Amino acid sequence: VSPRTTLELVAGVLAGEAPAVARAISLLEDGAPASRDILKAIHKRAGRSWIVGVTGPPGAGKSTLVDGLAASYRAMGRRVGIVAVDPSSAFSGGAVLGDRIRMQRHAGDSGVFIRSMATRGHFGGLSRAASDAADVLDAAGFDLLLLETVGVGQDEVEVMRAADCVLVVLVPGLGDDIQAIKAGLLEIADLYVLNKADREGVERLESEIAAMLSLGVGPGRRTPGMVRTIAVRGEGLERLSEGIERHRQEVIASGAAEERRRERCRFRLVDLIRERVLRWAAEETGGDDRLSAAAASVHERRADPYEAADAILGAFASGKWRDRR
Ligand SMILES: Nc1nc2c(ncn2[C@@H]2O[C@H](COP(=O)(O)OP(=O)(O)O)[C@@H](O)[C@H]2O)c(=O)[nH]1
Ligand SMILES: [Mg+2]
Repeated sequence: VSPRTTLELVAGVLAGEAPAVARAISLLEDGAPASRDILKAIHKRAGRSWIVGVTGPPGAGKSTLVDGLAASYRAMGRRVGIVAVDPSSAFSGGAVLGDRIRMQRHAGDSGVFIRSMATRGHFGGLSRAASDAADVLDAAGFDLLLLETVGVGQDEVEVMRAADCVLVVLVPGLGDDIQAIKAGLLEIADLYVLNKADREGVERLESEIAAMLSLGVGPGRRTPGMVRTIAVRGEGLERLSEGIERHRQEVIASGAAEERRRERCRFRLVDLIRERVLRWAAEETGGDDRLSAAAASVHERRADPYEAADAILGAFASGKWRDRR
């Protein structure tokens, strides 16, 4: 992309044009050479949208909920951006197919923009790509962003750090393995959505969550609310958007929202530094071959892991930085 087209692209994004938005997100996702200039121009113009993260186990109904929420926010005249991050779908293809179907439903409505991200870089970068996409949509004037991700792995959960409000979607009757997921998601939930409330066991799920919450949510944290929904029928969506709105007003008034955004920038920096150091170590010093060779030397006990890491990090490890350690 030449400087001129980068300028045009940014102008298109700021004007809220879907093709420019799509292209900018792709360039940022790929880390294309133009991405620096794009983000530089866009970052200054972002910061106005409210970002709602939606996470939970696969099949909990996140996409159905996001769809329903998008429709209700559209009815209120809001412009809605949707980013669905699902690395597992790169293998199954299922979620992406579903996302394509819902894209068709909103086709022709310039007030909705939907983007799926199924890829994961070698060096993480999932939450980086999601944050960059959120900046683009924000600068493009989408005032409500819905960020959907499967809450299974650390990388996926980290995506939720970009959100102003996190909805954790749970369903009745998932059995014991849900306990672990719930524990991991407990710390990040601002609002619990008990979806598939048409199913048996929703009362039990509700009392389980209430019992967990009664143990306390940590100092300075607001106790998350709970909302029952039946996403397939659109039931409970009104109460859910009321809950999102109430949370928004409270955290803005208390200053917690601003504090969270400041913290978010910190995570975003750490994320970026980590990704770039890893990329630098692997690429600028000879790529994967060198990494494989180093791994072999550790395996064969010719080198210990610390010295092998030092060897790869080279100048980085041997400089002043290391002496001060
Ligand atoms: N019975 C019931 N099924 C639902 C409900 N919400 C979603 N589903 C279904 O659950 C399946 C998974 O939904 P999806 O939104 O793709 O889940 P995701 O993987 O969390 O994004 C789909 O077949 C939905 O139609 C609900 O409230 N009740
Ligand atoms: Mg989904």
